[in-house]
Amino acid sequence: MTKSADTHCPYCALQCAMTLTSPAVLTPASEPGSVPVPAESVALAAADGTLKAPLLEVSGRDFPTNRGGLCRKGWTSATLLNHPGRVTEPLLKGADGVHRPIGWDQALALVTTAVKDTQARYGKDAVGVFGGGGLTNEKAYMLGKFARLALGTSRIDYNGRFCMSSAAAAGMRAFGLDRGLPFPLADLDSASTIMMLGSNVAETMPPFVQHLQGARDAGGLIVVDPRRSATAKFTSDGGGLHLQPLPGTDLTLLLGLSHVIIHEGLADEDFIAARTTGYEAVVRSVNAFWPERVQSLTGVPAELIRDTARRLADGAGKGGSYILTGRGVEQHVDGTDTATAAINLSLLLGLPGSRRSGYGTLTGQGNGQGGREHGQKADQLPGYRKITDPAARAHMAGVWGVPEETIPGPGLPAVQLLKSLGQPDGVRCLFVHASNIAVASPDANAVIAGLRSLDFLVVCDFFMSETAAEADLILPVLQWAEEEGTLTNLEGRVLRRRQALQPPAGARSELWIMARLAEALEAPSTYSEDPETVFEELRLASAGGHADYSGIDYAMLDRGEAAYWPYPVGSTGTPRLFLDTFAHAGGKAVMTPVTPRRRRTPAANPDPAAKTMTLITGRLLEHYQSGAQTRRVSELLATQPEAKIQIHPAAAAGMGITEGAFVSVANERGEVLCRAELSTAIRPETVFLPFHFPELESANRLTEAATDPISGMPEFKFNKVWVRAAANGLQNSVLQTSEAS
Ligand SMILES: Nc1nc2c(c(=O)[nH]1)N[C@H]1C(S)=C(S)[C@@H](COP(=O)(O)OP(=O)(O)OC[C@H]3O[C@@H](n4cnc5c(=O)[nH]c(N)nc54)[C@H](O)[C@@H]3O)O[C@H]1N2
Ligand SMILES: Nc1nc2c(c(=O)[nH]1)N[C@H]1C(S)=C(S)[C@@H](COP(=O)(O)OP(=O)(O)OC[C@H]3O[C@@H](n4cnc5c(=O)[nH]c(N)nc54)[C@H](O)[C@@H]3O)O[C@H]1N2
Ligand SMILES: [Mo]
Repeated sequence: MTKSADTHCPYCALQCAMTLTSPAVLTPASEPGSVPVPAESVALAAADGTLKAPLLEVSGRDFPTNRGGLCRKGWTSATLLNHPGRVTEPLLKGADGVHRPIGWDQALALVTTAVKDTQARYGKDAVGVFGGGGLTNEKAYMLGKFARLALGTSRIDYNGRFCMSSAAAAGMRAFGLDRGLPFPLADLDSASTIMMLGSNVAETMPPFVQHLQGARDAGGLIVVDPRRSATAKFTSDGGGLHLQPLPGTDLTLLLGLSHVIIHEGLADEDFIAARTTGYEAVVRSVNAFWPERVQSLTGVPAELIRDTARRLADGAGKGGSYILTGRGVEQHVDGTDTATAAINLSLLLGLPGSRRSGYGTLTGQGNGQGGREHGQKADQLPGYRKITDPAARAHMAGVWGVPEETIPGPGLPAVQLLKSLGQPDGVRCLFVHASNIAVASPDANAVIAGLRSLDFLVVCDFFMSETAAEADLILPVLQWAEEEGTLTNLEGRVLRRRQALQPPAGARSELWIMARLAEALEAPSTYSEDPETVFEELRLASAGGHADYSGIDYAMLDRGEAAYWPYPVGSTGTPRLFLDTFAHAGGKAVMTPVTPRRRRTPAANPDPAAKTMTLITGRLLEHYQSGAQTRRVSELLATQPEAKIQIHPAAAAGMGITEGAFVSVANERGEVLCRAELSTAIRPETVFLPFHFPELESANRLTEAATDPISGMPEFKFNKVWVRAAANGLQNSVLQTSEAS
């Protein structure tokens, strides 16, 4: 018998539709959480350890975002379901540092004891939770509830702080609402002009590129990236513009673009008057940023700045203009202000709220949108409510059936939470769900030291990630094809994830784990392990909030109905936001003047043989995030087996670095050793490293845990490093770095 399930890809926020087809018979579990399974669907590896053929066949499914297309990661995603390295039993670390299997009863008892002991000695907030934007809405919602009610801690935050926090803060500031794309993706198809700043969709969301084709054919694509990325190449090959600024100067560049719009009379004055506030202050703030001055600060020629501004204005009058931002401009200590400057530019042109123009940010993780709405953020309650708002607290107390005082106040944003690990007043027992913080966090050496200083670390994962390897206890959980739930894609559209396969016998759903622990901790309120029951509770919890899901249910999603939030009961959802009004009281968009701040002074380079350069970090097509999943897919690893530093040939020549030679990239926080990839695609004073690799190749050993004052976003995209050939130093460097870690 063939079983098939219509679902969506496990990886990014594009959430490409796919169908999974399985020869295995899907049998209902006899007892929820414990899952007896037909032998053929759990055999993880042949006796000789070789990998078996994937249990499921993946095919692309027609859907407005991907139109049947998938990228290499999607095509190969099923190989991880029966990967021989999968964790399928709870694993406890012994005194010798080796993880050994234990039973679930013992595992849950150990966690319960660790929580109780820690809180008895150090208080409730000594237990922390770190979540992830890959969790389904149901799991993200339950994690927030579990932390606040069952653990009674305020210390919960998640990896979306590394991802969407600056764009989210800018959206809240300008529009009063944060939904990554306030319009369906397919709206881009008919645009005349699309400007993308710090986004490389050709590698990070390959099926997205088809939505750029119309603007490309019209000669209207514009990419802003210090590298000639795959997206920049696609753009310039099609007659579009590639602006290649110095890293970290996008805010200045955006002020320059706004200057041209204002001073050449290209602003949409009717729109500004009717639908915005703050225009006068923005005019004053851009006065000092005329194109020639901006050229001297950013390296982008003044004529190119004028040309870009004119194309944006021209496109708005034709098929439409869109401005899109990605992590390249947001992952900076001024990321909120930079995203604000992009929004101001779009407001000057009257793009947001227009039927065929707009501003958007490209949400990254599979449930990066839903994951930032339902309460795993330190300052948030479900429905995108503020935890400090008395009305929000009263509403949630009602839904949960607890006294309002039971709900803790705001916690610490991710970077501060991680800095507190093992500290006297900090977190001493940590739960990690769906993040590989040992690889993905800024200043990763310090984070690893923090993890090692904990009294107890519990990691829920299905692989021995670098973070799981540090754990006292690893709890094996379900993969995407083994669970039911919902995710919200980059358009704010809620989608169904469907089960196609029974999980390995020893794995458990996170909802089941939280329900059992809540019971053991004698927590108030209820903790269902059934995703649909949890979604029904989430509907009530979100009702009346910004991200209102109350009118959405599984049945309509199963019928394929499009569900864009806000979707209050009795409505038909909101594919396009802001057409008539913005979400601020008074209905107007708020323009906030922003200007560049002084950069931090970097530490002096102690190594006369090394050259100080600017490091930017980002992604490769083949690998996903910390690489915990994609480094385990043989086809992907074979194509990109290691981190390589991208460096301009002219810069490399001056340092005696040749193609493929080992390079040391260091600063006061750590050192990376990897091979050089010489490329004219990068600016000569800048180098690029992907962050998908661990240990000596881990880019985050170099990044600084400095954060944006508004969003808490760390500085992933602008760090100073000392670069030199490592030919002779390799041996020494390796020893030094492994000692340091
Ligand atoms: N293959 C793959 N796809 C993914 C992911 C993945 O890990 N791998 N992750 C998903 C997630 S969670 C996210 S958030 C998205 C991220 O998707 P993107 O935002 O597209 O990804 P990045 O590679 O981090 O950054 C994009 C570009 O920003 C540029 N950049 C760096 N510094 C600057 C700067 O100062 N200014 C400007 N203008 N540009 C700069 C980089 O050169 C890079 O080409 O991708 C999603 N899709
Ligand atoms: N230098 C640098 N660092 C960066 C970035 C950058 O551009 N440069 N980008 C940042 C961004 S945008 C992001 S989003 C982060 C992401 O980085 P991470 O937070 O590390 O994300 P992943 O690598 O996806 O880690 C997810 C982990 O959870 C597991 N997992 C997957 N699904 C589930 C699930 O449903 N439940 C549980 N319990 N586990 C699951 C996976 O096996 C994996 O080990 O990295 C950030 N770090
Ligand atoms: Mo992300």
